[in-house]
Amino acid sequence: EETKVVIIGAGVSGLTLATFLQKSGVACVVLERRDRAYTETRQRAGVVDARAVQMFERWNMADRLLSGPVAQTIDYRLNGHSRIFEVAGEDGSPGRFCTQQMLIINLLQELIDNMAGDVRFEVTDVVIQNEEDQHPLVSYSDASGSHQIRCDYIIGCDGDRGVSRASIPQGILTRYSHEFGYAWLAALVEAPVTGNPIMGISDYGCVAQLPRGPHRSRYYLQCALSDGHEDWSDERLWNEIRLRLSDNAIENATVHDKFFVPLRSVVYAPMQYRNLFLAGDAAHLVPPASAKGMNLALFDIDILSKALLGAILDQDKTALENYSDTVLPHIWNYQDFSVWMTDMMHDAGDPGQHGTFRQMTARARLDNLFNSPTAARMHSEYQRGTN
Ligand code: RFL
Repeated sequence: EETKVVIIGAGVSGLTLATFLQKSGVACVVLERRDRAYTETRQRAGVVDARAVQMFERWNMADRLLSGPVAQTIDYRLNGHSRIFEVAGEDGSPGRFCTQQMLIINLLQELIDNMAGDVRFEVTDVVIQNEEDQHPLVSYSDASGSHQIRCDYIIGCDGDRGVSRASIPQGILTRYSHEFGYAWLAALVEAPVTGNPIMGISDYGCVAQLPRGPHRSRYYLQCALSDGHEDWSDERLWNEIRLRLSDNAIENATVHDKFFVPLRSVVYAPMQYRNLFLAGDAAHLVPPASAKGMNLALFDIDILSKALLGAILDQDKTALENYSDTVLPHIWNYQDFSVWMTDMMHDAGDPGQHGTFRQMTARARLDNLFNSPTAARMHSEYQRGTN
């Protein structure tokens, strides 16, 4: 079997790329280890930033794939004292509220149901052969047996633990990483955000509440790296939320899931090797405080889709050869923003980690967003993803 592009992973990056290629008439096959129902129920990100909205608009797909505009406000709440930051938008559309789950459901509908795209679920044993001066070969198995697909390009969209990056020989990639030394407990609850999305900072640790639909929200609470489910009963969760937000009126609600995310930032460079190109979490991770993981995956795909179309439709490989060099400066810029957000939210609160001196400088950094139009403008650009 032959095709132009094999994409490994049907997450945000893989499905967005496949949809753009299919729309442009380029043959591609997506290989996904989970079943369709599973990929449609994974609940993670909630906001598509303005830059990513503009990409979907260029493809004439924003209204079909994304929900309505997102709140352009953030309640930075320090020990119960609210200050509302307004994200200033100078050019183009605002970000949109759209859970990752909803984006995946819409992409699958568009790609498979409307455009007859080729997505193969529940595949196992994906093996990549990516030799010099040869067409790459991807082998995999499914319920009907083992298969091989020859192609021009392989795109690794299979997340941090996938096979694509792991197939690159030792010594080619550099791994840059930073461990923050604490974790976030992520809890999806049956209670909406009633006012503005909250980034809460307190002497007891940080807490964020972000919208996840009309009836649900996601709380994030700073916790120890060693914490697990046994440390966080639902009762403790709600008590800590009330304490950290200084709001005793918050009532307990159903908790749908709870999991623990160690905070770390990672970049692998370069993001390509021969005819294999990495995108999204396969190439970089950011801590959730910045809400940029999904948006950086979409940024990679914006650049990579144009580069692939240039190579395949116009026989011009320049952009593809420069893919990694083109995207990495943007990735590093947003890594820096993610570190800024994460450090500011943690250091300004509980002084246990870095002490009272850093607590005061982090609070000064937060104040600056409200006192300096220049700082506010830069923060807005990061929130929108446009700088
Ligand atoms: P995905 O979406 O994880 O998709 C990878 C796909 O590859 C499949 N796969 C394989 N398929 C075949 N063979 C193999 N060997 C395979 N190995 C893996 C997987 O089953 C899956 O379908 O990666 P992608 O496309 O790079 O997208 C990245 C985003 O999903 C990720 O960055 C975000 O979810 C990060 N993230 C957030 N990003 C935001 O922009 N805003 C947020 O508010 C936000 N919140 C979050 C998040 C991530 C979280 N997790 C994962 C800890 C909240 C959480 C809790």
